[in-house]
Amino acid sequence: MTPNQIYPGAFHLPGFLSPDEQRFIVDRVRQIAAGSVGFYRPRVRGGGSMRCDMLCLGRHWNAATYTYESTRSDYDDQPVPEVPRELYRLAVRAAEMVGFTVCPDVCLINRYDSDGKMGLHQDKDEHPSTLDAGVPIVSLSLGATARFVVGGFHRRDATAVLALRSGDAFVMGGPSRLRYHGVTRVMAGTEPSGFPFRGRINLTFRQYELDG
Ligand code: MD3
Ligand code: FE
Repeated sequence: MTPNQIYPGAFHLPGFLSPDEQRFIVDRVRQIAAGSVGFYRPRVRGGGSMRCDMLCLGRHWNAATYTYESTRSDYDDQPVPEVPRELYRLAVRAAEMVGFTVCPDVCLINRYDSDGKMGLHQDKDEHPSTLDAGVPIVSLSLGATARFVVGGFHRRDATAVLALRSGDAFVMGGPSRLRYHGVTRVMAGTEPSGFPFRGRINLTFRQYELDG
């Protein structure tokens, strides 16, 4: 498993997760989603909906206000569960493989079906202390392959296109922390054989603040 540097601070780790680890994460996500906080379809400012379902751990990201909260105030007011220790450790391991240190206290889980997308955006709602320090976001992909695009620091900058496959990690920190990125499509039928669900799940691990 060789990390592939896309930009300074931006690394693709193809095949980071073993098949066993992938099954473990899927089981864990299903277990969480069957509890008091299930997946839901976030509504954004202006009345539309996102093109994936979400479930937040550690802190809730409100898609209408672009702020983090302790309860799901835009949906069902439920408090959010902590990030499970085993998932935390996987994210730390991915970051360390490419030279970053992180304490990811937040995990946003996105679930896409084959029509799923995520428009080009920056992840900049975390506390300025971690954004300024370039503390990385770690992404883990499961299930169907996504066409992922990552660009510059302005929406119109040129983008690189990558496939994110089941088991891949992507680490985005240092000078790349605020790059624009998105998911332009999810390829139907590309789940690994025998995979326990259809579509794609992505987990992004974030550190909300430096001394939280
Ligand atoms: C590049 N998720 O949840 S993960 C998101 O596949 C998000 O579900 C996408 O963008 C997904 O916000 C992409 C890879 C990723 C995550 C964070 C980044 C790429 C990033 C932060 C900065 C730049
Ligand atoms: Fe993002």
